[in-house]
Amino acid sequence: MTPMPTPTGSPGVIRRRSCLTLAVAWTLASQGVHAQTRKLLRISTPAVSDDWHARMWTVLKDQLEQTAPGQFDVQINLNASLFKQGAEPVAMARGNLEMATLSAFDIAKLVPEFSIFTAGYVIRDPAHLMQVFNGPIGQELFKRVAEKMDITVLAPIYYGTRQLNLRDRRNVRTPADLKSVKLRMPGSREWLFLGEALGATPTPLAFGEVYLGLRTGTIDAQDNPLPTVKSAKFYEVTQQITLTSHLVDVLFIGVANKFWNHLSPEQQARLKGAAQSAARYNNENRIADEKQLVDYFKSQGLSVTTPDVDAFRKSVQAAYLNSEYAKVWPKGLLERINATK
Ligand code: KDO
Repeated sequence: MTPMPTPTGSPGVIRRRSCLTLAVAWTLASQGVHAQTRKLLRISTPAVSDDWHARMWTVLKDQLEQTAPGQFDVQINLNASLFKQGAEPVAMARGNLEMATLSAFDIAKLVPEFSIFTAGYVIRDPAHLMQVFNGPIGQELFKRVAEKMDITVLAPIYYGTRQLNLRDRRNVRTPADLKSVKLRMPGSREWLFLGEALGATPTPLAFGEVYLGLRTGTIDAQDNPLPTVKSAKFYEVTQQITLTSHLVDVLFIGVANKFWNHLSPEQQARLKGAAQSAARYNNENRIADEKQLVDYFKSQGLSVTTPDVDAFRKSVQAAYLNSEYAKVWPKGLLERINATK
């Protein structure tokens, strides 16, 4: 029987073409498999791009690319562009978000004993903060976070020491001098309580709206660590910084267990290692920055004043100890934190 002529020419050409087709199909298929096995790792943060706890995510991403090449698809979403500030834990529980930095304030909503870290003048300095969270206290509390929030804490980070930042110059010596000052705080009752304990009139506002609030005068003041006053440019719309040092603040790099539990032990180790490098990068830069920023703000025309910090400490500590928050602090926890060196 005569073979049917084909429009494509000789049998040799056909063989070469099918080899090529096979090769292309193979490449596409393997890329498909590759894309499927890359684990989507979405990160959401309200941080602005210049802040250290925003930049640290790039450290995490780069390290993962080196230690687990092609295994993770890390997507960093800054400026609360994916989830609004404070909404991250719910998004993580629902499987819509894999990683975020959580504040003690976010955690305290579900693990009430965490409110001890929302109280002013409990943690003394960055070194104390790291001793507390990298030791047995941290271990016990992170277990509670995993149980109650389905989130694994990979590393605590130092967010900085919160200071008052006022729109207009004002003599601030003691909490009484903040009477009627509209102090912006993030919008949860734990934050508002801190503002009240400082003697001010707390006004809830999302981080992304603070710059405009200060510029237009809907708020009189805000509180944040100095590196954030710089990176979010609050110094452009304020005239004074008062060094109350009322909260040595911590954030926790957390990962949703819905995601974490589906990683291999090796992937978990790589991700944890990358989170720890990111934390180190943040901590070192932030601590260095805090040492030199007072001079920077002065050079920008701001007054930087030191109040009677003891008066603030006494008044804030009393407010917490007499509050409903202290009632749920596990017996002896405050003493253990105080005794941690
Ligand atoms: C803020 O809104 O003042 C705050 O400092 C609260 C922190 O817990 C954290 O959410 C932080 O904002 C953001 O990461 C922006 O820097």
